This record gives sequence, structure tokens and C-alpha cells, in this order.
Amino acid sequence: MHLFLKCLTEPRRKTDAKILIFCNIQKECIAFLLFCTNFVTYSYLIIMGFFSSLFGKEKKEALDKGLEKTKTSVFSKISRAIAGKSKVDEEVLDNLEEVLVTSDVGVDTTLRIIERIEARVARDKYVSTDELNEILRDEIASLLEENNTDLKGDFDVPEGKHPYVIMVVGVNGAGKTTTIGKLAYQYKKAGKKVVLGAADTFRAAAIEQLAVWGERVGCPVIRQNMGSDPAAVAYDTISSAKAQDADVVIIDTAGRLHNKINLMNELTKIKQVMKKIIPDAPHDVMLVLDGSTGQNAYEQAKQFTKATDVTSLAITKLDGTAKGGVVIGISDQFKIPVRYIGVGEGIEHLQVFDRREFVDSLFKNEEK
Ligand SMILES: Nc1nc2c(ncn2[C@@H]2O[C@H](COP(=O)(O)OP(=O)(O)OP(=O)(O)O)[C@@H](O)[C@H]2O)c(=O)[nH]1
Ligand SMILES: [Mg+2]
Repeated sequence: MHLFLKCLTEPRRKTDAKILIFCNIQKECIAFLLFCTNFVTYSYLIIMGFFSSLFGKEKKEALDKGLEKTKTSVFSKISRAIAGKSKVDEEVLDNLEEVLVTSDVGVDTTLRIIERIEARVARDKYVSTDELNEILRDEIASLLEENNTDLKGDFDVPEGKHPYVIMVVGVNGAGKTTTIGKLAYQYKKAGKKVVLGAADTFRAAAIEQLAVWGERVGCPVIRQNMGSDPAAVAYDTISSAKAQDADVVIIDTAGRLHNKINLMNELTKIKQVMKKIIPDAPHDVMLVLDGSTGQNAYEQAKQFTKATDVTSLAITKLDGTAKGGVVIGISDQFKIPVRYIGVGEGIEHLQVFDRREFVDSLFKNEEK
């Protein structure tokens, strides 16, 4: 018989004792269950914390490595700029201005940075040249944070946009197709169903290149023959993605210059065709810029954004160049957010652009 019922049928004193034992057993069971739950929760948090710090560390290392050339160049210029000086004065500020301009930060952004450092020097009276890296890091990071609002989530799909359609544009060789492959990989890793569209029908090799990325990532690539209408490919891609209930669609386009009117009109046509299936598509028109071209990347961004609607920027090839300062200038000067940076050719070498992490990595002085 159940212990509790048994207690009810037995003489009173004996029953009391049994109820007491029963209650104690119950309490111990509950305590044990609570302990198990807490143990599982804490273990989960510790394991998740471990992995996220591991991935965070890997991301940081890839960024540090990718920015190595820019960093070496900026540091050697700063060392020259402050040689023999212990205090940040007019002359050091003049030299610093030159360092920033020649590091592709851009004139406007450089002037804004120098103004901020001047204000700091005026306020603190004595600023030692030893502190200059740290000051630069703080002032640039807060300048970039002032002008921009942070974009949400890493590889999340905004609510109500299903599938989320990204159209990738830019000049020849900027890194569009590679960025699409890396993006597809990240979305897939985040558990999203991705479909790619090979709307660069200009060259057979371009279609093949995207197909190879599709295979690597494990996502379908919608394609037609070389020379077919890019808008038709975009239409097929979106229809297929919708039928498959995909989360993300990324459309590759041929490289084009902003001043080639026909090619720019082609982009408009691709967009209009997409709208027949998803009225608010494309949700993101991403302009890919080659960071290693320095000042040229600014020009491209300026001209391209004038010629067509662009909603986000990706700056590639920051590894292997000393012109990484361009990201600071572009992020400061354009209303359009820099969303991603490319720090290598590998599938993992695309990062969500985090202003503070970027500036930290650039101005971190390892010798200290
Ligand atoms: N080092 C480095 N190379 C990159 C990066 N992104 C792209 N590349 C290389 O840049 C070259 C051109 O990249 P693509 O992705 O083909 O450029 P695209 O804009 O699609 O070129 P078109 O289709 O011809 O207009 C390739 O060799 C890529 O491997 C990067 O972040 N770092
Ligand atoms: Mg391409």
C-alpha cells in the first residue's frame, strides 16, 4: 500500500512518526532534484561560456592577424611621429594628422579625431606620448560609436522578413562572390536555410565559382546558362527559396562600375523583378568594397551609393594590406553601416564589424 495511505490507517503515534519520515524523504528528494537541476544549468552555462569565449578568442585572433599589416604600418608611423617627444603638443598633433591621413583614415575623419585629441590635451594639460595609443583608441572608438547605431544580431534574420533577401553589388573583383560564400556559411552555421542565386551571368566562371561555394557550404545554388537574363535568375531564386521555405536568399551580381548606366539599370530591373514575389525585397543591398584599394574604396562607396540604393557595406581584403584605416573613415563618413569585414580568403574569414573590437585590435600595444 502507498506509504501515505498506510499512515492514515495506522494508530496515531506510529502514524505521526511515519508521516515525519515520509515528509523528510520528500524534502530530500526535492532537494536532490533541485541540486540536479542547478548542476545541469550551471554545467550548461559553464560549457556555453567556455565555447563562446573560445569562439570569441578565435574571432579576435583572426582580426588581429588580419589587421597585422595595417597595425605595423600605423605603429611605425606613430613611433616616428613621437620620436624624442614626451608630451603631446602641437608638433605631435601635426605629425599625428599626417599619420592618420597616410593610413587611409581620410581627411575629414582625421580632422575629427585630431580635434578630439586636442580637446583632451587642453583639458588634461599634460598628456604623455606614452598614452597616445590608448587615447587614439578611445577617441576613435567613441567617434565611431557616436555616429552609428549598432546593428542587431550577428547572423539573425530580421522578424517578418522571410526569406530575408540580400542582393550583393560592387565593382569587378571587390570580393562579392567570396563574401557571399562566407556569409552563406555563417548563416548556415547559425541554423538558417540558405539559397544562393547566380545572377552574375556575365561569365561562365562566375556561375561556377558560386556553385563551388554552394557545395562547400551545402546550400542550393539557382543558376541558368551564361548570358541569360540576371533578373530571370533572381526571380527563379526567390521563387525557389519561397517554395523551400528558406530563411535567407543571397543574390550574386556581376561586377559593374557606377558610371555604366546600362549596368546600373540592370540592378534596378533585378530589384523590380524580385518585388513581384516579395514586395519589400531586396531587404538588404550590400555594397562590397575592396579595402586594399584605400582611397579608391571611398570613391567607389561615394559613387555607388549615389547611383543606386545601398543599405549596407562589406569591406574585404583587410588582410594583406596596410590600408585597413579605410574602415575607420568609411564607417565614420557614410550613413550606411559597415556590416562585415573580410580578413582573409578562408570560409571563416568574414566578421561582423564591431567598431570597438576593430579599434582595440588596431591600437593594442602588445609590448605594454
Ligand atoms: N585576402 C583576401 N582575399 C579576398 C577576400 N575577399 C575576397 N578575396 C579574393 O579576391 C578575389 C576576388 O574575389 P571575388 O569574390 O571573385 O570577387 P567578385 O567581386 O565576385 O569579382 P567579380 O565577380 O569578377 O566582379 C578572389 O581571389 C578572392 O579570394 C578577403 O577578405 N581577403
Ligand atoms: Mg563574382
